[in-house]
Amino acid sequence: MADVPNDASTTDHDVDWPVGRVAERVGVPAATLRTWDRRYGIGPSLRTGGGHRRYTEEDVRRVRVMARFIGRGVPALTAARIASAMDSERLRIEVPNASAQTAGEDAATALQGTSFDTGHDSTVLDGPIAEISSAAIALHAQTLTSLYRKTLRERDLVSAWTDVFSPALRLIGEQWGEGALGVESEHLASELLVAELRAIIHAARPPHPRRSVLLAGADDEQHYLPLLALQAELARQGLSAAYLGPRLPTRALGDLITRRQPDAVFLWASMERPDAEPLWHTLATATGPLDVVLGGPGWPNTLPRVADGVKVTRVSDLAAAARALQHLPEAPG
Ligand code: B12
Repeated sequence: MADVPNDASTTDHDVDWPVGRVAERVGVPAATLRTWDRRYGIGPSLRTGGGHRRYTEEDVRRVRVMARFIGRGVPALTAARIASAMDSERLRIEVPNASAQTAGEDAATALQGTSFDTGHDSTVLDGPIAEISSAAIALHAQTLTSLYRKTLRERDLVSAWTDVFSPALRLIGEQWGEGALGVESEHLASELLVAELRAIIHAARPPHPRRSVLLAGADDEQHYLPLLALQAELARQGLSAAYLGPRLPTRALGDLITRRQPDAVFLWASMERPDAEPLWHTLATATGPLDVVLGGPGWPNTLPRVADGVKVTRVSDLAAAARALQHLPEAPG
């Protein structure tokens, strides 16, 4: 092996690093690096004739990605799967200069910045949330389905969605945003969850509607899992609601309100709504009584003036959405 040069002069091809030097560069003990190699295959691609580990710059980048995700609270196995799934190009994007930061800095940056905030019961981070994301990364459809079913057996639907599925989806979204997971993993995880939610809706077969409730995605909004979660929870509570799917054109919604006069409409938006939101005009000219319930991070915080008899409410979770559509008072506290 060549003499170990200054980090600054390193290119990707001229040096292979012994484990001790990688430990110094990355800020992870050599013993831990050996464990990552043995247990997760995150290690050197080369060995000397005497069997000593030699890390290439790409190996060092992969180790840094692993350290970074662990620093964010992602379990080691998941972190290893994320790091293993990255090709050379992705690793260069993630870690442009393999010697620029220590792992400790990576972890600190991660913790200050976009942490994997599950929003709810953080004690489950090591459990089903991480397992769902790992199964999605590994494209293990059967494991995903078993995890979804197990969660639904162990928790009621609101808790399954709020404390497990929703944080798992957000983690998957974060990993997709960082390039740690491909869109195919996101599709697989969401499609299989759609199937489970539809099965619940089908099995519940709620009786004839007591109220006329419509559920739809806003104009141009492709995300619809929360609509199905809501339809399933309403069905479980005995209320049937008409699911109109994602991307309902506002003009069609306006026509429906005029012709059908529903009691309530729930509209989901994950994506930020445009400043000139066409829905506001529709609601300013609609004839009530009508409850409009808005859910999802895409809606603005300030709601517009609407016609008399039209009540617009913004809700922030599944339970609140179900209550608002059932016309039930807010839960105390
Ligand atoms: C699955 C998924 C998809 C699937 C959707 C499939 C389906 N059947 O719905 C597909 C592949 C189609 C998709 C497409 C796209 N997606 Co997408 N997707 C997701 C993912 C992983 C989950 C979506 C979801 O169901 N979220 C619902 C819950 C889990 O998340 P949440 O809204 O943050 O939850 C908060 C609240 O809303 C509330 N809450 C949770 N559940 C419920 C339920 C109810 C009833 C209520 C009231 C509240 C509530 O609690 C949370 C805490 O505040 C998210 C990640 C994420 N963070 O959501 C990305 C995400 C929403 N997608 C994103 C993007 C960018 C896209 C695309 C533009 C990608 C592209 N380039 O084509 C397109 C969208 C095009 C469009 N015009 O709509 C971004 C949006 C960023 C933004 N806001 O600008 C996200 C956040 C990923 C990311 N990290 O960047 N996506």
